[in-house]
Amino acid sequence: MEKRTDREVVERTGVDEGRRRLIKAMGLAAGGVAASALVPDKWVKPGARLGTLPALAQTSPVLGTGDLQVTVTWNTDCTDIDTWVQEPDGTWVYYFSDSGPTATLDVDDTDGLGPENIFVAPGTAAAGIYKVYVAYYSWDCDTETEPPTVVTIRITVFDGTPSRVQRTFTRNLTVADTGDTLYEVAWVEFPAGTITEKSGTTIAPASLRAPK
Ligand SMILES: [Ca+2]
Repeated sequence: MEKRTDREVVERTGVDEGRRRLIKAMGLAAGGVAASALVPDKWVKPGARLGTLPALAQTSPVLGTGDLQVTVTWNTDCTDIDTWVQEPDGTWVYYFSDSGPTATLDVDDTDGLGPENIFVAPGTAAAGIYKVYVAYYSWDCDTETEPPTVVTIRITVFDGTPSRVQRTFTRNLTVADTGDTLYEVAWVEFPAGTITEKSGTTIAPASLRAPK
């Protein structure tokens, strides 16, 4: 397939992919996102500094867990899928705001294939419903259009306890729209930790969307 230059991509879509990614990176920096240091690039890309680490540590970032853990992976490379969780008090936790009253985005993968992770520490979940979504932020491949990607969402409650429950869902995402469209995955209600699958889409609140 003929490769497009950046200029051709800009002319075709009206959006500079590099600028889009820069905007997101700047937003992360401006937000003081400590988790940026945990972005798994340094783990998944081979490098001399990883030579002395165990094989598992080279490919698997440490993921927070506890009352709730939402871990997201996807099957296309150079693709940025995002995980969004709305806490019971209404606070959104996602790439621009990586921590709420109880939930934390500790790993945000921006170029595939995950994992990305949001968790609530043991014994700290608020009563009410945590709403779990995924979104398709961008792609950065030399392809005519963004590839459809199959997203796997693994939700675990009460990890490390006898009450542990884990369920896995998939969503097919086809349009990269800087994450404006939120694909519903599940509601998780505490204190019971009940996981209820949800389907459908909603549009992210305007104040939370990436600048265009
Ligand atoms: Ca992401």
